[in-house]
Amino acid sequence: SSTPIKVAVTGAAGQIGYSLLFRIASGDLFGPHTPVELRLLEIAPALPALEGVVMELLDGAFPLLDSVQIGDNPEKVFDGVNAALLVGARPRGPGMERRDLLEANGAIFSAQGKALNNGAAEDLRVVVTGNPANTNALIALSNAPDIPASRFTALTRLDHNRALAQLAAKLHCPVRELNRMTIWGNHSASQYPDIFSARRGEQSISDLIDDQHWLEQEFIPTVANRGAAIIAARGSSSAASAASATIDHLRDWVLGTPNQDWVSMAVPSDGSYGVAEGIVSSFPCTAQDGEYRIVPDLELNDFSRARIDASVSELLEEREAVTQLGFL
Ligand code: NAX
Repeated sequence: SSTPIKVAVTGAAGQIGYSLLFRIASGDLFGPHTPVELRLLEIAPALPALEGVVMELLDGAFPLLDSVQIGDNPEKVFDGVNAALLVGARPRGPGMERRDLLEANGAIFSAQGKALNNGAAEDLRVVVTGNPANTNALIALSNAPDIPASRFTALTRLDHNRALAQLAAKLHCPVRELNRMTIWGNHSASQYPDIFSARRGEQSISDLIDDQHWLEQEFIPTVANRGAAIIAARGSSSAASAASATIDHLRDWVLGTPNQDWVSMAVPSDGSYGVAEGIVSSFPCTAQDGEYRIVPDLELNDFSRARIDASVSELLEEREAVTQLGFL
């Protein structure tokens, strides 16, 4: 359609923002026929830097970019938005405990949840990239009682894409031949990348790779620790790949997933697969007509069951911590 979509991006002056904004402006999110209006949120000290990014965005002369607004007030920036990409978050500083991190981000994501509740468009869709992403999404949705909880999701697509990349390398095949990869649980080191439903074409991966040592000692730790490996190599955390995954997540939710395949999204649990109802946990999901659905009826072996339960119990601990802090 030619009606512009209003897209909010938070943390827009950050590393991920620097890649993400240009991908959105060039049409990678909603396709080559849909204009976008960007609404960029930052904290006040980062607004001058953000003005520089806006200058570059304008200099891109993107035909699909109708307008760019910036600000540090979520109520104003989120007014009327159809999509919100919540990327900005408080990083863990020196000496900061996990509780301090949850507290700092709880304040950010409860305020942003309220602002979305007050002013976002009826069809709002939210993806939280800023860490701790799953629990930040839970806090935002809990502070937005008038918006269906299902509209709040968190990013595990980067983990999903990393898992596909590792599997493609192992099989010496292009990523496009692989399908039905799943990330379960939290976007953290406890995540479980599950290859037991995955396929190359129509061939089961378990028939192609029967190597529990590789699975446990190489594949899973490589995927789970990929962020740290990138920091070690690049000197800063993954940014372009995180931006690309954020685009993939929202684009597939809105425009649909391919037939015979699915994606990984952290979504509010409906109790599927024994995952406690209400927590934001990663599942295999398909999407059609702008609605996602958790893939039903997959069989889980004991290995998968134990890994999923471990990641889910970490999410339950995070929920308990932010409940005690008063954010839910
Ligand atoms: P940067 O530190 O480069 O940028 C973050 C930006 O957010 C900063 O410009 C900061 O001023 C802004 N910000 C902080 N508080 C804000 C608030 N209350 N409102 C608006 N803006 C605010 O980090 P970057 O590398 O861009 O990463 C952003 C977030 O993504 C981090 O939380 C990071 O941990 C998380 N990541 C999540 C990933 C995922 O797969 N879910 C992977 C990549 C990334 O590590």
